[in-house]
Amino acid sequence: MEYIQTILVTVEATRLEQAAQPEGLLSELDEHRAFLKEQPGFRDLRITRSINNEGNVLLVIETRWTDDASLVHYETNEPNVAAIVNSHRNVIVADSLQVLDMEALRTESSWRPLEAASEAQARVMMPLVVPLGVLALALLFIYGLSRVYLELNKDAAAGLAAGIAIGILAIAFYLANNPRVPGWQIGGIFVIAAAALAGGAIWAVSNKDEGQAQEQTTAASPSAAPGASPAASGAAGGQTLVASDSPRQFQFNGQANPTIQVAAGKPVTLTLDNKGTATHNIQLAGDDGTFGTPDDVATEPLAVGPGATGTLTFTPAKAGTYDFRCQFHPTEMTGKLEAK
Ligand SMILES: [Cu+2]
Repeated sequence: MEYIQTILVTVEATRLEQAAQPEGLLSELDEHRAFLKEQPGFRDLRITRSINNEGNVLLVIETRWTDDASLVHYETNEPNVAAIVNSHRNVIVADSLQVLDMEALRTESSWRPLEAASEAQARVMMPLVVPLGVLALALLFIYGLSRVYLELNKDAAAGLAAGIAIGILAIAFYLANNPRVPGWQIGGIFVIAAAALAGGAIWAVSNKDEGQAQEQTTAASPSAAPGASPAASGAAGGQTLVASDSPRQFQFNGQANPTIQVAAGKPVTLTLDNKGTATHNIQLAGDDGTFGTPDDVATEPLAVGPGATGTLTFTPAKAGTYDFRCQFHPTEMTGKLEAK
């Protein structure tokens, strides 16, 4: 709301020059502006003039005020516009002075162009900022949480998921029971959730990098025996299967007649290291599990003598379990390749 005093007064055509002189009506009104600026509640002074048919000049002098009391105080004390006009009665048309007090119901758009501009900007930005913010939050949620879950083992991941679910339920319960939750609390919840997610994702990513670095160090370390590398990571490289006589069995990483995990679609190299005194070999069945049928993958190496090594290479085309055995000791020396 704004309070406006409008004063209408007509200056005689023949007295215009006099009104425009220093000490005249117009310059005194102009000087009055400095006084007005000191007054509490004052906003603006606006003077417009228009010339009528007789050559007289109609002056419209508006002063604008933030509240009624300030305007009343101004009107009932001097100096004010009405008093200034009255003191120059000799230049104005008799009885042309009118004083109108008005209330402006809405002034924002015409009165404060800067505020109006920022409001319009906010109206344009909101439909952009809100969906983009929601999208960014959703992406952060998906990315952050997936990184964290991938780094955790099964039990910890289940525990975290349960914790998050309970947390969301608790927050929803709180919000549902407090319909007048202040905005800063809701904002705070979002900020804390986003910070926790971002922190978790950063932790998970840095943890993963460390893990990879450690794995690489182990692989590069000369002290690590080739046969001791984990089965899964050695899928494309060499793995050593030891043939022993007492007891008569295959050994792989200390496992007797082992099940070896390999990756489907990637070449597998098995080195048979014959530590015994008998001759051994590897016969690898197809995925029907039967030896000696046309789908047999390989019967290689044909024979590995005592103290010698031989190499078998094959690529499991699809996931499945491939049985192998030593053809010379088919019941004692067995094993499985599990392709995933
Ligand atoms: Cu054998």
